[in-house]
Amino acid sequence: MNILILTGAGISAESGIPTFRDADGLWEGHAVEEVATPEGFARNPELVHRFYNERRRALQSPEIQPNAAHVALADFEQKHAARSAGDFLIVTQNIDDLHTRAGSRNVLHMHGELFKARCIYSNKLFAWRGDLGMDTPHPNAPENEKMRGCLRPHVVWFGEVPIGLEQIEDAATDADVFIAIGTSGLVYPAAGIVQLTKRSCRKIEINLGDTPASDAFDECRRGRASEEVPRLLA
Ligand code: BJW
Repeated sequence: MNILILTGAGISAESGIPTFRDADGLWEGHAVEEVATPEGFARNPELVHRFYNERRRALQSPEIQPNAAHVALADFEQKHAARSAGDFLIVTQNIDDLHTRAGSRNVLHMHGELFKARCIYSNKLFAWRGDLGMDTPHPNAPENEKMRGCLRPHVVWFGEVPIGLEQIEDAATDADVFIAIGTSGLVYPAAGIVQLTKRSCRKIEINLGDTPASDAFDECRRGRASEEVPRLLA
């Protein structure tokens, strides 16, 4: 049985990471669209770096840990693999590393990863755990430090093409079970993955409430991810 999981900000909310579209979707009075677009970055890179630096710092604080939903998915993946029961893939829109920290192996970060930075010229990726800014030297910069301000967060902003779309499409068409957890169903192409699954695929949505995508699912389980995911996978 091939299982495809799609996760969104709601799965990490109970770990203490705020979702995007609660609290009016604002950060320091800025709309998500302002700090998460290439245009926003071109206009005010320091503001955008501050937004991501703050999130990097928060994610490294000891209070932020995987919750019962992340752990249940990792445990289930291990059992599924031990039984050679088919494919299991988590496609996450989250840029945090909580799935990996919980022990999940097959995780595709379709909107990027907070702990990676990317060279704006070469697109080369670098592991990054500190702050980023216009005064950050490029990791490969020569001694004279000419290459400052060349790194951007390795995240997918509005208008940019998400990562791994071909693999996601293949996983969706092959899936026998598709479970969407804690995502608002507003942001495409993630919100359209459910439409790529075959008719016989069992489609389950776990969320606190209804979303614009709910009608496409066979089962809608309403409640917290930390309770509903372990219950479903038990
Ligand atoms: C719980 C819970 C608990 C809470 N338990 N549940 C019209 C105009 C302009 C653009 C477009 C347009 N129409 C379509 C577009 C395209 C655009 C788009 O979709 N815009 C819409 C907003 C309209 N999409 C794009 O631009 C994408 N790229 C693209 O389309 O490229 C073109 C292309 C595609 C394919 C092939 C070729 C070309 C890129 C989208 C990038 C999104 N980037 C961000 C930022 C990433 C970096 C970062 O994290 O900072 O991704 S925006 C933000 O939204 C982030 C998230 O991953 C994403 C989704 O949010 P998510 O995860 O759903 O969170 P929330 O907060 O919205 O919802 C949380 C949910 O959890 C809620 O439902 C709660 O109820 C629930 N919840 N607690 C269970 N405890």
